[in-house]
Amino acid sequence: MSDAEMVPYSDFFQPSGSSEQHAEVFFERIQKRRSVRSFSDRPVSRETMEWLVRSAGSAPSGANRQPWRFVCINDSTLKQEIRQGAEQEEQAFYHERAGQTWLDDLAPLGTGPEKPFLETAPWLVAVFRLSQNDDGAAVYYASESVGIAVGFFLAAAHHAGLATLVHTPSPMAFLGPMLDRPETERPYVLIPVGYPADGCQVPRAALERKPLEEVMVVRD
Ligand code: IYR
Repeated sequence: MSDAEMVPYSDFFQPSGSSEQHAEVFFERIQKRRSVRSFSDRPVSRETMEWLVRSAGSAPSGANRQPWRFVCINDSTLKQEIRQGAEQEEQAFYHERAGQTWLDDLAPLGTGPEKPFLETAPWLVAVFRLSQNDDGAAVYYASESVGIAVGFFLAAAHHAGLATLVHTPSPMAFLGPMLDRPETERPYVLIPVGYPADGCQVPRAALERKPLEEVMVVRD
């Protein structure tokens, strides 16, 4: 017999109305999310960021070890340094590292080595994956866990009317020392958070989604 202490799940979310209706409402909202690369400098409060990180931190994780850190950066000098670090990697990526296939695959998105949004967006959130917890305790399925937490974060930001981008300057090793993170924390993604710039445009190609029939296999 397990000696785990159990408590009633008394606050299970039960919206009034059908599951079909609510599933569709969520879809209608989440499908409006776009990855944005052109941010306004309109501020976002620290309180907002705290709610977003709380949402992210409520994600499920292996053995509930919560192997993540969300470093939220609003300081303009630090943002400038991060932009410089990222652009250095991106120059190498676009001009040396990426193969032609990868570059061709990115062409419809219109991306390039310049990342001005890393300075314009009011917040940059550097997400780190922990290889052990602060007390030395083991973590499990850390990549999966952090990925789920990032998904929660993106959905929470969208729900709050904020735009995000999952940015992965590669490699991101410069982020650890720049943000004074210990060796046990590995950069996972960098997420600018803010409002879209006036007249913000998004690539048409990014609107295309695989049809449900291709994504979903039903065995009933
Ligand atoms: N990290 C580069 C390249 C890039 C790679 C993928 I995969 C993308 O979906 C988008 C961009 C950049 O951020 O430009």
